[in-house]
Parts: sequence; structure tokens; C-alpha cells
Amino acid sequence: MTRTMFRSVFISDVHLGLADCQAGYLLDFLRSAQCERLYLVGDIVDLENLEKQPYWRDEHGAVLAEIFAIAARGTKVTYIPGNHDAALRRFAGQRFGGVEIALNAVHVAADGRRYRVSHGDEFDGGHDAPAWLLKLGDALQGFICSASRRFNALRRRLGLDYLPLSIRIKQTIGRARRFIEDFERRVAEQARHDGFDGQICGHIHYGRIVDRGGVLYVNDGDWVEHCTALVEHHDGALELLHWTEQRRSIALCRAEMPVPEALPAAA
Ligand SMILES: [Mn+2]
Repeated sequence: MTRTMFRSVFISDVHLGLADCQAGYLLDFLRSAQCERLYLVGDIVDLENLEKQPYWRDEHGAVLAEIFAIAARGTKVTYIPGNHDAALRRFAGQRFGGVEIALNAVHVAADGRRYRVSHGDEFDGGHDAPAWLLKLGDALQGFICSASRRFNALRRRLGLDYLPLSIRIKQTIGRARRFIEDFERRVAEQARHDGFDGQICGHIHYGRIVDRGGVLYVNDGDWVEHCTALVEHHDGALELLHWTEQRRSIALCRAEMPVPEALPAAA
């Protein structure tokens, strides 16, 4: 089988050990690609969920086996734990079967751009974010479902009609959009402050490549809902790929190509 060659591949938020994990699509993607560097950008194994309600399929184990096989073939593999696999953070600096554990990394792209790579939970915003917003970062879809259940249970108790789904989702999405934009802003501000050209992260399950005031905000998405991987081509171009039965490019960013601004630059 011919594999597509990339300089680097970034994946995160796989959530092995969670029933919704789309391990089959990820396995197919990993087997189709070859790269010099593979970054696992956190929440790869959902240790948090495994502790609560153990769930495991053969496919989940096969993803781990594939990762070790990729490392054995000579790809430099870095595993940056996230909040769902935070227990692995204590192993930072150690190697397991050719996989290096690190708290974060600096990736220098082929075009010279310097990116900080980290999971992203450090940008959650702490106490100023209500609990439901933090939850949203982990599972947008799950949140919408449970929130709408609770919302309608409350409306029933108050004797109100069931509010149509579309309206509820719109309300939630409006707040979700704000949550995503606030997260992106905090990430980009920190990257700018620290002198990086951009930040590559995951965590909020929303893949994106966007210029925020001269700093690239790059999110590699997830393998629970959106099935996206970030790849770096040999010229340093970054591309966000969606990989299911459909394979398509969601975003592409080359050094000489302007990236659309997310929002008017903040004053
Ligand atoms: Mn996370």
C-alpha cells in the first residue's frame, strides 16, 4: 500500500476507552500516512472515563499498536498528555516503546515557523468559565443533548411547551461560538506573548486554522465527532483533513497565503 507522505502529523482527542471514539477511522488514517514526526496532542487514552466506566474495543487497542508500530518504523513520536490522560504527565521526559512523553513541545515547521504544541486545557479560563462551558470543551455534542434534556424537563415542570430543537441548538451554538472564540483568543494571546508564530492544540474538539492578529491558531480537532487530523506538508504548509468514508481538506495554510482573520483585531 502506498502511504501519503507528510512531514508531520498531529492528532488529539481520540478518547480511546470512550464508546464514542471513532477508532476505526483513525486506524484507517494512520495506516494511510507516513510521517517523520507524529504528535499525539492529548486525550489520546481517556483514562478519566476508563476509571468511571471501563469500555474498550479491539479497535482501541489496535490504535495503540499502530502508534508503537509507527514509532518502530522510525517516526519520532511525541505524546503530550491532556486532561483526560493527565495521569501520564508524571512520565514526562520518559520513553515507552519509542514514544516520548512530554508536557508540551516546540515544533519548527519546514518554512521556519515556530509553533508551541500543547493540549490546550491550560487555556480553559479557570474560574471565569461556568462548569457547563468547561464541559463543552470536552464533549460539545454530549453537552447539547444533556442540556436540552434538562432544559425540557424544567420546561415541562413549569407547564411550558417543548421548545423546538432547532431553537435550543441555536441558543446553545451561539454560546458555543462565544466559548470557542474566547478560547482561541486566549491561546493566540499567549502564543504572541511568548514569541511563537502560532500554537497547535486540541481539547475543544473543533478543528481550525485561523490567523488571530498575526499568530496562527491551529486546532487539530478530534476523533469523537469530527474525525480530523492536522498534517504538515514538506514545504511547511499546514492542512486540516477530515477522514471518514469521505476524505476532504477542511483548511490549508501556506506561508505565502494569507489566512482569513477570525475577527477584527481586538483594540
Ligand atoms: Mn481535553
